[in-house]
Amino acid sequence: MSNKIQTLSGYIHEYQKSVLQPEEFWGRIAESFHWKKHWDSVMEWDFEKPDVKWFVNGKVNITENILDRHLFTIGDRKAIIWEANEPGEATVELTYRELYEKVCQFSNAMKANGVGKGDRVIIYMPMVPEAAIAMLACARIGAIHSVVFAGFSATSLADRINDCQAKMVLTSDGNFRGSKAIPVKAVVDDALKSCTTVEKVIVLKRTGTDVSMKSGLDMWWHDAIEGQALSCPAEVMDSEDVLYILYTSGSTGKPKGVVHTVGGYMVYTYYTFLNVFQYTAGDVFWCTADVGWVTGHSYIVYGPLLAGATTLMFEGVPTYPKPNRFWQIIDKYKVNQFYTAPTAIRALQAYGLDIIEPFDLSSLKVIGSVGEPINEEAWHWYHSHIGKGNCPLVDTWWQTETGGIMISAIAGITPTKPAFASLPLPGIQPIIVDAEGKELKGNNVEGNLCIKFPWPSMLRTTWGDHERCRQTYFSTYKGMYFTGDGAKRDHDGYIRILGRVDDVINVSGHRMGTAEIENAINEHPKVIESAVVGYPHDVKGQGIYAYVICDMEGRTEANLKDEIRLTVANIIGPIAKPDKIQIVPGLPKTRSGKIMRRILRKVASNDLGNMGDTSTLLDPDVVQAIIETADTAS
Ligand code: 7RM
Repeated sequence: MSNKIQTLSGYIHEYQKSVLQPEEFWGRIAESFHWKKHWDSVMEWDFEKPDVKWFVNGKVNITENILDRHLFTIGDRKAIIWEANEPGEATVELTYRELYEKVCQFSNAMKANGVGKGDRVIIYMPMVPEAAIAMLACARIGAIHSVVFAGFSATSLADRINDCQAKMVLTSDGNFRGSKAIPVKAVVDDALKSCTTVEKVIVLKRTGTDVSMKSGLDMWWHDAIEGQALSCPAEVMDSEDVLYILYTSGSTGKPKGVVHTVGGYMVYTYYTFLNVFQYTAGDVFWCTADVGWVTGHSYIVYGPLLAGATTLMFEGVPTYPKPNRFWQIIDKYKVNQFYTAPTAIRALQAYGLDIIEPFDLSSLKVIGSVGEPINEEAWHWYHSHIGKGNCPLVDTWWQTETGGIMISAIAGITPTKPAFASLPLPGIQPIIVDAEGKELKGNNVEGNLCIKFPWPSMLRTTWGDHERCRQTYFSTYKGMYFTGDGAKRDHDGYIRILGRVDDVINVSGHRMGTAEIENAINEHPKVIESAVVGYPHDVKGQGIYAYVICDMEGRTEANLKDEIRLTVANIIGPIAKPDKIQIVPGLPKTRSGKIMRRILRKVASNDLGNMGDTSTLLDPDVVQAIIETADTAS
């Protein structure tokens, strides 16, 4: 039986089966893969601890299912098509056979440099095929990869290296992004000054930027693969062995390492990729995410390649050399499924329709959205002008922690509704709860979104700190996974995601903890205290608004703001720079010392009417002072 849902009644049937007989349901899908040893039971779970296992005692290697399994069936099919930052640079195409060889070769290179099963490897690389090769090579030899988005600063990189005690770092001399070549090797050098665990750094030559190569530590990629065999045995992995760690921001200061394991992640990313996008053999699938984010892991690399798909990888940015680049690429490669973020849609929408018109987008069959709520206006624009009104638009809700798409239409099979993620995929049991955790049944309800039953690709722990995982996701509501998002179910039973209900802001689809940004701002010697909130931003979805108490001596407001932005860029990365900074005399605090963010959010969104109950504030006058100087925010 095919794993691909074909009809609406098929969806309903599969959904019911997945709820009534989850083990039979997932067991059947998992049978599509090559297991070195069959599992004993499909799952075991306990959401209190939490302790979740899928395909218990099964032995498997995810790369055998991506590479070896496809070698004799679709070995000549394109696995990866790569478009460079510069439109004139030649396309790179790797067939499944070529990918097999390159992954094996690099696996051997890593082994030769001391990396083995269970070791952690940081990948801090541009969007080039070698980034995917690096991920797969780790998976092949059982090393745990942790991709760090190459826009993060040396400090952020060092924090991640230290948190997971990485043995190796994979990077490049520099990264091309738009008109810039960013010298990333220098960032790695800087980070390593405060790391002691890294034994080798392998450097891909990409930009030709001058780099310092420390003997015994740094090694060129081309030297590392020289003479290495093009085959490499796939390590026997337990289904519950760690596949990767991906750091993500939460409501407290330090990013946490979300842990995904091999078996469940493999089954779920494959199944959701195939179904949500209704991928058909030969289609060209393009997800515009960066491999530094979970979307890049699940829907550029793992899901598509497990399904034998052709996945397009783009090194550059949507606006370089002109803001027509996405449309030009769709035309150039006759892309069939296009998956991007609302922030990109809104940014490109601003350039008008003329720039789209020269391109033939008729190859598109499905368009998708991910990362943040898509507003109705952007939905309609995307649907009409990119999908030309005849491509289903799948609004896919999921998280780093969920590993794969959870709530989404199935393209062309289940109905869509603007701004609604719509219905849960088979196997997913979302519920909406009130503040006390009571399930709000039926339609026309609004509350917090939880998931009450495990799914194969859910996070298993947070690296090195299981208690933090329990606290963050499994303690707010007993016996449930709490997503941190608010949601409503409308009169038709469709789910609309309302955004974060915790202190996490979503800037252009990138999650950032307000506490993390505050900590960075507070590093500036002139800053006494700060509070960060999100506010509505036309393009980014949310912008970052920082209220800062400073010692102004020897500074003007303008240069202090510049310095604060630079501090944040240095500590976290440019993506975390506040859009607006307001210097304030104090912050609205309750008697117990908690900042009343509700008030700060209202001021930041220019909603100065009713401030609500401020009677519990230590110093209510401070609110007036903040309102009066709101126009100085810049
Ligand atoms: C895949 C990804 C997760 C957070 C999540 C939401 C928000 C993501 C949607 C969405 C509304 C969507 N992982 N989010 N997708 N909100 N509709 N379709 O983005 O870990 O980086 O972020 O993103 O708030 O909790 S993530």
